[in-house]
Amino acid sequence: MLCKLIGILLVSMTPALASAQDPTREEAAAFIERAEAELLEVWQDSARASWVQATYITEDTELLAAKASEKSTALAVQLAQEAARFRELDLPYDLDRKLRLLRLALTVPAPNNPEDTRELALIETSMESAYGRGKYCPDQETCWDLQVMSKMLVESQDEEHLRTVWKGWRTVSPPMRDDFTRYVELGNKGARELGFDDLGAMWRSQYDMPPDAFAAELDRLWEQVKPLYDSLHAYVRFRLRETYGPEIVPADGPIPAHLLGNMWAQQWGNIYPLVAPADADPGYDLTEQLVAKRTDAEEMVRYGERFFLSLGFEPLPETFWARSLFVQPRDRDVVCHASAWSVDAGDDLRIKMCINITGEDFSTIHHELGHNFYQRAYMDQPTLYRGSANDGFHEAIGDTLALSVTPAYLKQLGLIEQEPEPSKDIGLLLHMALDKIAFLPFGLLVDQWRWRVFSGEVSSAQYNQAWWELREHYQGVVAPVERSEADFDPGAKYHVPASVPYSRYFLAHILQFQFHRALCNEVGYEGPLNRCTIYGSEVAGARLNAMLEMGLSRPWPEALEAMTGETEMDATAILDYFAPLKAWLDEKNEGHPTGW
Ligand code: X8Z
Ligand code: ZN
Repeated sequence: MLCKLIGILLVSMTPALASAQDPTREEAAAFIERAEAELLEVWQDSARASWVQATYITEDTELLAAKASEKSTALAVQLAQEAARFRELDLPYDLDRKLRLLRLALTVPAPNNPEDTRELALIETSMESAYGRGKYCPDQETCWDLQVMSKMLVESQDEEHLRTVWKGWRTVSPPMRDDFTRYVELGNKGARELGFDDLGAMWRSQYDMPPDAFAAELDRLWEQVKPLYDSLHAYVRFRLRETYGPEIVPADGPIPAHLLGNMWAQQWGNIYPLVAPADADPGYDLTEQLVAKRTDAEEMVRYGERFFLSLGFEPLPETFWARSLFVQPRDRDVVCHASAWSVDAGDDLRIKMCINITGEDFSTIHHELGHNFYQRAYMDQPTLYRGSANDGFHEAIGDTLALSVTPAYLKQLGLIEQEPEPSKDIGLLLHMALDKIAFLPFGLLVDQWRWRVFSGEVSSAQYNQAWWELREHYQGVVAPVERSEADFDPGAKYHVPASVPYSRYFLAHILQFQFHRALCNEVGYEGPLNRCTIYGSEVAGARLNAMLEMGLSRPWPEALEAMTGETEMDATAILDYFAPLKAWLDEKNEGHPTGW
């Protein structure tokens, strides 16, 4: 499943393979072959248990999922430790790579003993369920879930109500705090047994480069885009000041986090109407158009599928339509956070998403389908290569297609009647920047926080304070109400209780523009990048597929090269895309402070 990668595992080792003496190349090959053959079946059990748990949260499904996870983790850890035996051998490329991948296969390795493995599995499952079930009850008759509260943050401009909702959702996470502390201890112990400094170092080791080089790479990319973020932040702050007044929004300080139209202030596209340019609004709203056309959840997904088909991909299997969850059930708790699954590591593809009929979810559907089409493209690879080039690639594919949802494309679909003229591009770019540029510092800081926690630099007594220091430092946002260590605000963001690494989304936001630029070049497009659509281009589809079908078989720079001809992640594409907006923002910001 993507977002949450389930560990790769193997049923018990045969005595011959576990023997301690003089391993040979042949033994290594037999070990991997057997691993790959047996892994699949046990992985499927675990994925099925997780699917049922995530789409039907009860004590029973939680326990069943925990048991499956316990079993798979125990075996994956055992396997990773076994793989170390062969590391000194001079091996052919694929054997060597697969042995390395085995060591990195788990997101959170348990220590190699049954008690710790069981405890970790129970904690992980219970934190994710607690998040999925989370509700805030302002009075005895009313309870709000995250879906309801997220909508309130979009629709209301009553500052006090926004504050209530923002604070309300954060009552869900303090009960997770002790579990999370224990999870950090156990995950670190497991990572150290595999030879990593701590779990953060293990997460940073997934990128075909040393962990420190990866951290430096993120810093490099962030420095490239930070001036653009600063300009956007300054503009949004002074426009919000006009709406909410100087008592609420400071002239030169951080922006209160409840005013940005999103529970975590991570994407700001929902406040576009509040900050839209008077003279350059594109004149349509995708949400309104979808509602006016009476689009239902399945039809939203069909739009996404048709985009992939137009590039030459095969239709999704019938089972996708029969087994996916598109609509939030009324009669039970589910984990609404969107995810895409390949339950059998093959063609049993599904998405799980509580779809709302909005432009935002229209994009998210493309995001999820990007995972499914990637999973399908690499399903003929050996089991250990069924993954993306790096996790940022997996997160970037669907978003790349969504960048092609241009006015020309929407007109072709009949969703708008006419394309706005070029003078309206500032409105389109601003809307896009509110989602994509605003996201960048958030995409960085979630793991900056976890890395500090895993390394011990931040202790459990400092969780919340460290979180808000990073929020202020990177994003320039502050909590709208007093916070303390009685709170556990990181736990109110899905990926923390669900244990999904987050740097991948930062990478994806850089990569998707790089992919978009490369594919637009491929189809011979020469105009502004924000008006380029690759819809209908089998040439672009073939380029994309060349990368997707490689899976995890080669280091990511080679996969990147297969599609873009480039071997480095590069923020110049996102800067090119938004260059006209940057000039416009800087003009509008004259006389207003920048920074916080
Ligand atoms: O979690 C997701 C996807 C599933 S992998 C819906 N995203 C991040 C988030 O929601 O925080 C996509 C953008 C960032
Ligand atoms: Zn995703």
